[in-house]
Amino acid sequence: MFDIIKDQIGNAKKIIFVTGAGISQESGIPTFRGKDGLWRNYDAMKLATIDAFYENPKLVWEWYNERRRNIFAAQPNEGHNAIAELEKYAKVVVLTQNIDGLHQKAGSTEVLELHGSIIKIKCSVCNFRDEILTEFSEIPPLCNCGNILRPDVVWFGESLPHDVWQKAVISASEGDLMVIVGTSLVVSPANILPIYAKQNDAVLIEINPEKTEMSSEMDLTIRSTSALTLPEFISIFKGV
Ligand code: BV8
Ligand code: ZN
Repeated sequence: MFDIIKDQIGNAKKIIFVTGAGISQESGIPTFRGKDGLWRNYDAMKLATIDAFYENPKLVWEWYNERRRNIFAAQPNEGHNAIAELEKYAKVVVLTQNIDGLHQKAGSTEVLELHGSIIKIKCSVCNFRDEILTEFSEIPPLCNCGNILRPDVVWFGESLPHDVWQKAVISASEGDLMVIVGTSLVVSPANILPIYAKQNDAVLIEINPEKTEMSSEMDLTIRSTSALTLPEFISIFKGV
């Protein structure tokens, strides 16, 4: 699979992963594409907005409650595990659009959550924030200040956390190898991270069963799944 650029890969010291919903698909978590992208016929991209939240907080919370249930029951797959194991052989940073925490659950230690985390909860008004893994008895759940709590995720139209985005751009600009796994690269600004890597003459690899917005920019594209491909990818570093 990787023969044509095996040497470039083998010498990489700092490896940056950009991941999306596709890497969690083999853990049973739906992506945002096609039929997966619909919940009760609501378009996920429409539900993940501050307008939808204020218009119908109960509906948005029913959606996030169901996703929390699925995500808390899900286990990292061979794709997540391989990225975590790679830390034994190289410096690894994961820039993920996923809010499921599965990279950290697999043991990855440097994960930047560009779009937040479904485990984290914050108040829509005061500065209450916490990690809550339990099911909410009443929805929408209320804060002690009386206002509605919301998942600490980035909704469309909202800016990414400034510190996280800054660190992500620096990491993307310093890597000598970037592996783009399971993302359609449709959503901005996450979809410009490969451009920073390219400007740093990094080698770009795409792992995705389908073409993406930037397939033509890649040094290598693997049209297969992350759980099937990433274990073989890290075997290059294990020298087996
Ligand atoms: C912002 C958290 C500044 C919540 C998410 C018009 C044109 C261009 C841009 C815009 C526009 N209008 C608005 C924008 C900006 C907008 C945007 O990019 N919209 C898109 C839809 C066009 N971006 C924003 O709003 C961002 N903020 O720009 O702030 C600003 C502020 C004010 C006003 C203007 C600008 C905020 C974006 C973050 C939104 N939050 N998630 C939640 O999850 O509930 S985005 C969410 O959807 C995910 O986090 C992820 O980012 C995205 C889905 O993308 P992917 O992860 O790539 O998943 P997808 O399903 O698309 O693809 C899966 C891929 O995996 C496929 O390619 C498939 O082939 C592959 N695959 C499947 N199975 C496997 C696999 N690969 C490997 N193995 C497998 N087994
Ligand atoms: Zn509050």
